[in-house]
Formats: sequence, C-alpha cells, structure tokens
Amino acid sequence: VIMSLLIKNGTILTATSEFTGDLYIEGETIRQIGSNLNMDADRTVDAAGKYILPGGVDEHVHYGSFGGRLFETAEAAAVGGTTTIVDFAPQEKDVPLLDAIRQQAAKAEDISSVDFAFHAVIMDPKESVFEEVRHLPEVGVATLKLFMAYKGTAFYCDDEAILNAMMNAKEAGVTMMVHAENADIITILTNHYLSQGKTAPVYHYHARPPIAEEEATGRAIALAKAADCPLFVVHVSAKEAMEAIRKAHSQGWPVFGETCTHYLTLTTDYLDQPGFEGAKYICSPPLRPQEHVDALWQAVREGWLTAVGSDHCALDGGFEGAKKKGTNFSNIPNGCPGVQDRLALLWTYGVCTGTITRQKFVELFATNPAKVVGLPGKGELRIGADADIVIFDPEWKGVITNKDSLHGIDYEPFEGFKIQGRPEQVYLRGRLVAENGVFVGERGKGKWQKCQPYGLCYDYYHK
Ligand code: DUC
Ligand code: ZN
Ligand code: ZN
Ligand code: ZN
Repeated sequence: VIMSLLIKNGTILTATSEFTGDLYIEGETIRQIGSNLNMDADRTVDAAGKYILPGGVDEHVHYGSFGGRLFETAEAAAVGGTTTIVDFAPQEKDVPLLDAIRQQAAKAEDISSVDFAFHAVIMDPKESVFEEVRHLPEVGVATLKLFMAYKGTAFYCDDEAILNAMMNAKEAGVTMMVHAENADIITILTNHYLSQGKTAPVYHYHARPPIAEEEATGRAIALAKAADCPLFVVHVSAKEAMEAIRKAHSQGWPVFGETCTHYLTLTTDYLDQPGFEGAKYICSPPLRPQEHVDALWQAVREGWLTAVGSDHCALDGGFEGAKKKGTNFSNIPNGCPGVQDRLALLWTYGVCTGTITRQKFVELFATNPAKVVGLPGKGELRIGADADIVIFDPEWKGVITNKDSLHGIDYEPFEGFKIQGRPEQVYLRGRLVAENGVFVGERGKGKWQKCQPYGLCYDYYHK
C-alpha cells in the first residue's frame, strides 16, 4: 500500500521563495504543493507557525572513510534535519576505483538511516586509474576528490596526477574536488615546530598557515584552467583561498568552493587552550582567526562559496582515543563531528543574525549540495522530488550538548552553543525518521543514491 501524507499551513521555504501552503506526499514522492490542498490523506500534519524545508544534503561527511565512525551513527544526520549524506570512497592500492565505491556502499547498505552517496578518491594515481575516472558515472559517482596535502602518504597527488585526473573527469562530467593545502609547507613547518619542542594542539594551526591553502588553491585553479575542467574546492577555510575562488569564478571560470560549519563558527582560539583540550578541534585545514570567519560568511552570503558541508568525522575512539594516539599536534587524528549540528548552526548564526536569508540558507544547506554532487531528486521541495522534508520549529531554544548528540563519541565541538529552532519532524522519502531530537525511524532504511554527471559546476559553465 502506498501511504499518503498531507502537511498543512506551513511556511514553505525554497532556495528562491517562501509562501504559506500545503504539501501532499504519496509514498516517497512530493505530489502537490499549493494552498488549501484537499486531498484525502492517510495522515495530516498541521504545520502552522512552522517552516517546511527540504531535508538537508550534507555533501561532505566521513562515515566509512578516514577513521570516522561507521554508518550506524548516521541517525545523527536524521535528527539534525539532514536526509542525504555524501561520503568518500578512498581507494586501497591496486583496488580499482569502481570497486572501492562498491565496497564503501556495502558498508552503508542496510545500516545507514539516511540516504547516502559517494565521492571517489584516488589513492593510487596511475594511468589505469585515471582512465577509470571516465567510468565513475556508471557506478553512480560524479565527483572525485584528490589530495594536494599529505605528501609521503597514499593520498598525495602531484600536479601531473591532478591534471591527468582532470583531463579524464571533464570528458565524463565528473566534478573535480581538491583538498588544497601545500604539502611541503606543512611538512617543513611541522618538523620546524616539533624540533623546537612546540607540540601543543595550537601548532597544528601554525604548521598549516593560510598561505599553504592559498598557494594550493591557486595552483588547483591554474590546473583546472589548463585542463578546462570544472573545479569544486572542498573545505575552504582561509580568506585568501576564498578570494582566489571568487576571482576565478567572477572571471567566468567554472571554479566553485564549499566551506564547512566549523569554519563559520569556531576560531583558532579553540585550538589554543590549556593542555590537550585543543585536540578536539584538530581538523584540516585548521580553524582560522575571526577575520577569516567573517570573510567566509560574506562569501556564502554573496554566492562566492556555493555550499556548506559539515566535514563530519566522529573519529572512532573520540577524545580519549586521541589522547592515546596524540603525543604531539602532528599525530592527533584529524576531524570533528558536526552532521547533527549543521542546520542548527547555519540557522542560528546565519539566519537569526540576519547574515543570510532563509532562501540562502536552503540553498547552502540542501539545494546546492544536491546539485553539486548530481542528485536532482534531492535538496528541493518540488513536485516529483523525493519527500525528504523538515518541519522546523523556529521558536524552540536550546543549547548543543554531547548528551543529545547521536554521533557516538565522547565530545561535542559545539558544546554549549546556543541554538534557536529545531527540526520538529524529519521525513525521509515520506517516512517519519526523527521527531524533536529523537530518532524514530528504522535503522538501515537509507538508500544508495546514484549521482548523475554534469552537475552544478558544469551546468553553470555551459549556460
Ligand atoms: N580532509 C577531509 O576532508 N577530511 C578529513 C581530513 C582531510 O584531510
Ligand atoms: Zn574506459
Ligand atoms: Zn580534505
Ligand atoms: Zn572531509
């Protein structure tokens, strides 16, 4: 039986408009949007005084990748109003790129409680792998991340590898993503600080200065221009890197960027705390001083950066685990959880402060991420789209605390942050999965979403 649902009298938010109205859902799909809909539904929900917005699309999470906890904690996304997560599929040496994606998907199937999709990651740069890039859309992947940082590890790609990947990516409509930090600057400065006995977490910041990000971002843009390939720079944290993207973009190059929740809300001061506390805030690129935070807010408001992901990485073992592994800043595992808090932080510190409009919020939180990765059925309240819906109570007030977090580790980087508003109900393809901060769905009902090539970064280019 196909169940139907009528959501009435809410304020419907999209990336371009807002109006009081009703949504009618049949099975997994939005069937009607309008005022005074009179369908005879199995269930009716009164959303008066509430906002209705598309379920979030977080284009940057780590569950099965880079030491993040596995997909059993994806419920954190659901309660935070995110119904689609996009993870990475790092390739082991000699494993074909396409197999790496199937292996990663197998970790999520029947376990993830929200829908999921993947970016490819090259970790074995060689001719056969570059050629495989053209086949990524056949397995539902239309984005590819390469690492300019981490020389001496399997992640690292030199300029030749990046250019090779780009030449193939553009033929297949695969969007290139880069982790843009200059590897040599980081290695040399890391060794410099360690040799002086400067081991505290704050040296993670000093060893990865803005210039390391600015240089690599500029180089990635140069390579993208040489290859004539669209580029999406992930986790932009430095003002100067953002400005390089803005400049290329405003000149008409298909160059785009993402920033992340923590770069909009936390500063280097969090790394610079007594003892080991700063280790909770070690992520790469590092947290930056306030002037960068201000510049990033301006960039998302003006459209110079296109999406806001969480870079959610709830490292297995959490803070206690980091204490055991981390004898100095350079060997503390990198990553912070955040998938559950992305909506709340963007709303409270973006919309409620008047920094961004509600429309811009929807665009950054759901609509643009879906377009960048190539998921046309996601991120929008539109007839025919998946019924991924958040009924949002803007009056609720609270505080972020690890007690309420479902990410499954022992700390919360946004502990104590005041929050305005919360998802009252979250629907994944027409099914209620979260209510007032509690997961009420069934584990494992998330489905693998196959991405389509020629996403936003190409679209824009060909207009
Ligand atoms: N890049 C990420 O996107 N996440 C974790 C670590 C990193 O280098
Ligand atoms: Zn081929
Ligand atoms: Zn990265
Ligand atoms: Zn990441």
